[in-house]
Amino acid sequence: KEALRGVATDEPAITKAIVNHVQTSLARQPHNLDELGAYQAAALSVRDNLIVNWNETQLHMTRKAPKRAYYLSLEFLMGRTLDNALLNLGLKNKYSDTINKLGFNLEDLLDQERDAALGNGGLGRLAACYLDSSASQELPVWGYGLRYQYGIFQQLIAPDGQQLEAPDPWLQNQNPWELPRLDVNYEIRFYGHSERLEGGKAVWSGGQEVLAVAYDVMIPGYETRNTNNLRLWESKPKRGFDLNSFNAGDYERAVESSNSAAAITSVLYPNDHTTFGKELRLKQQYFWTAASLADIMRRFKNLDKPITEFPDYVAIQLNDTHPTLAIPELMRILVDEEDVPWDLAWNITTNTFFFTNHTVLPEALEKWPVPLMEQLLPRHMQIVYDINFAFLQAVDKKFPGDLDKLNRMSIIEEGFPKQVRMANLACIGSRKVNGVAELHSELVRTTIMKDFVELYGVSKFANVTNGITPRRWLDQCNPGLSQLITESLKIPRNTWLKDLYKLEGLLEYAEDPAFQRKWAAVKQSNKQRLAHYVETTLGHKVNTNAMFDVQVKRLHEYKRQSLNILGVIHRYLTLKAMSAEERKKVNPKVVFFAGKAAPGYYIAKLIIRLIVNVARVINEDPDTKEYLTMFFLPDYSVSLAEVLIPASDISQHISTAGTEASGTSNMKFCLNGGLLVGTVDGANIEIAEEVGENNVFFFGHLTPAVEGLRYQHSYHPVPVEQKSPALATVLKEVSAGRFGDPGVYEPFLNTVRQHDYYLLTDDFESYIRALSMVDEAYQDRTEWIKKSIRTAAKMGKFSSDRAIQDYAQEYWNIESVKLGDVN
Ligand code: 26Q
Repeated sequence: KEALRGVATDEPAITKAIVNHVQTSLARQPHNLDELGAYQAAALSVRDNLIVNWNETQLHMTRKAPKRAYYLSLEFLMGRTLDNALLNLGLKNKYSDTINKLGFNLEDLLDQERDAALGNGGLGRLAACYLDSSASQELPVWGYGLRYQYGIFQQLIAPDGQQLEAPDPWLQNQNPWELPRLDVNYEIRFYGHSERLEGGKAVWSGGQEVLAVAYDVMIPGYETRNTNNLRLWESKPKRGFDLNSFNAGDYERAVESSNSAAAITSVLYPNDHTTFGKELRLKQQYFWTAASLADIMRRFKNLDKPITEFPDYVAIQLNDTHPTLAIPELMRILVDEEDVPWDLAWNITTNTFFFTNHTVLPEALEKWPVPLMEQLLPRHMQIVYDINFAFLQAVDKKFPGDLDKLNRMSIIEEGFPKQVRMANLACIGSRKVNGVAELHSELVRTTIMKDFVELYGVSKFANVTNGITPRRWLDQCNPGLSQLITESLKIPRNTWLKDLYKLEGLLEYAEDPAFQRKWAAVKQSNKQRLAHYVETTLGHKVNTNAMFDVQVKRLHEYKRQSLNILGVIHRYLTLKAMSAEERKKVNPKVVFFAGKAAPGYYIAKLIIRLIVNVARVINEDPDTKEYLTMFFLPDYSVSLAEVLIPASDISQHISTAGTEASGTSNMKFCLNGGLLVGTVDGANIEIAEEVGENNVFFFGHLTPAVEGLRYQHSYHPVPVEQKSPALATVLKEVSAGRFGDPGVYEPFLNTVRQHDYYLLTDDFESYIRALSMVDEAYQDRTEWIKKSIRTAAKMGKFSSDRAIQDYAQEYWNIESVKLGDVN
């Protein structure tokens, strides 16, 4: 039956499919094939499999016509696909055997694949986890994003320790995981002018038109044939040549329009949290939301339902404010193109959209200059003004005469230039607003959205704590642990991978010495795998008997990699001051850092440089190198995370309280049995609630104290020497050039000495104490292993399946639609 469906699932069929692809698709000879070719052929055979499932799913969904949800995200940080696809299809073992017989090793072939790195960090990886969970739970959810020619830049470290950026041409080898759909395309307009007509309508004409072309990426569910779709748009010139200019002999002008159209989807913006005002970024946002909405509207119209039923068939989740233009765009389509009266259109719109906020940092709230919007999107600017007018009237009616409130809530921020506040627009245009962890959602309600809570009532503002897919973040990245769990729980692997709360069954083995030994052995072999990676990439030997301490995430002042590196220096100085005898009692530790800095983020780049140069000094110091070494692993990525995370004994999540919305790698480390050192922030808090405070290492001031401390820094500053003599010594040593070039790090050191906005001086002492407690706890290895087991056992809540169920039920109102079984 499988063969009739055109799917290769047994060894002979798989062999045939692979060899066939070598000879036809790749036009190569099977007997002198390299690993890249073998990977490509294997991938193409898996792709065939996915296409069949994908086709059946799309047909089935079209026939059943359930309500669908659309996840609009400018970032999908997918990583590699082949391993994940094989696991989800349940074909990994068969492929492994087949590929062995063909003279290759599956693991080596998997390493040939380039990451699809169409994202910066947490927000983009979250979108990827949510796609996996949607497909795995057979939910009709589509993703919409952009097909960037270049993903997040490749990070190189120069000899002096500085970050360098190189482009990421991930599409260089053909990408087997996408289906170009040249027939699915829409014309997207920019600039021009908008003329108002009777009854609120307008005509938008002129300007520039570009073409959006669809590329579909297949998203297989785990152990289901349901295969969802991620539709990525590519920009193309509407006409390749402007024939008028061409005939006039102006070749350059003629190709210009084609250049600027292609530029729209050429590169992912590498800034998380900042850089507003760049015209090309705004163009990306409109291009993508307009294409996606046109596609959604076309699909809805095929149903032949009255337009008032649009929200009964469509829910749209806005991943941060980046797709907020979808709100005025839907209004434009309804009012200008579908002749829907304004009020009805507004009703439809506000019942369609849902908005997820990922930050409360004021400097990270997206704003766009009105003059830029007016020029690029004249009709949308009119619509925004109309929305704002009606909205402010409603505010004034409820809170008469409160001008400050009107100013704060207005979509338009006064100033030179005026700016459009995207979060206000997203909130006003959405059915519900959510944050991504309990604390964060509470901060959304009490800070940036306070006025809106007073206006709309609190029920519009809720929480969905983030989650991670246990398929990639345990089963795929840590096969040893996955196998041990399955053996011990005595239930099939697919049972606990679909219901992660089942991991609680591990608790009864926490005291079992035989189980503890196996648990520790898995961790040990993961540490060896990481050590091997470090040796082959950096040429350094790593002591796998040491504690592995990991901090991997985007470089950001609020994430405080600075605190970690200053802590490492403190540890180094302490070791140096010890006698050789004393040192022998110290537990050896290896500290790993990885993460990219936005190319224009000066202080973040300086922190990388400091980390690299401190590593150089301490790794070469014969007095201490047995006890402390440190590595900055260049070019952090999803696939590097898959090696790093399973190898950690502890990981650090040490943002200033109230700044990290959630964090998701904290969940990944804990799921893999790593313990957590962290501040009382984001999802750390909920992790501690699950695993118990005695199984995490918390430190630092709490969120309510932050404001007061900052005030103190500004008006009653206390010198570092008084607050933390230990920190003062560390800063002095860096200043004096102990880690190279005195002076280089001054701009960073001054952020600590002067305003210390992220409260390093306030948290340093308790940070050092927390790390001492870690050392102490690690001495009793059996107790440590128990903590590790108990931590992993309590991670059920953090499956992205739970998060997606929450969105499906409480927000989107959609239900699972399962494909009929083959048999
Ligand atoms: C916006 C406008 C212009 C240019 C860039 C941007 C931009 C791009 C990316 C702004 C923000 C981002 C990414 C934000 C992000 O990754 N936030 C993280 O989201 C995670 C998932 O919810 C959380 O776990 C993290 O706490 C949060 O920092």
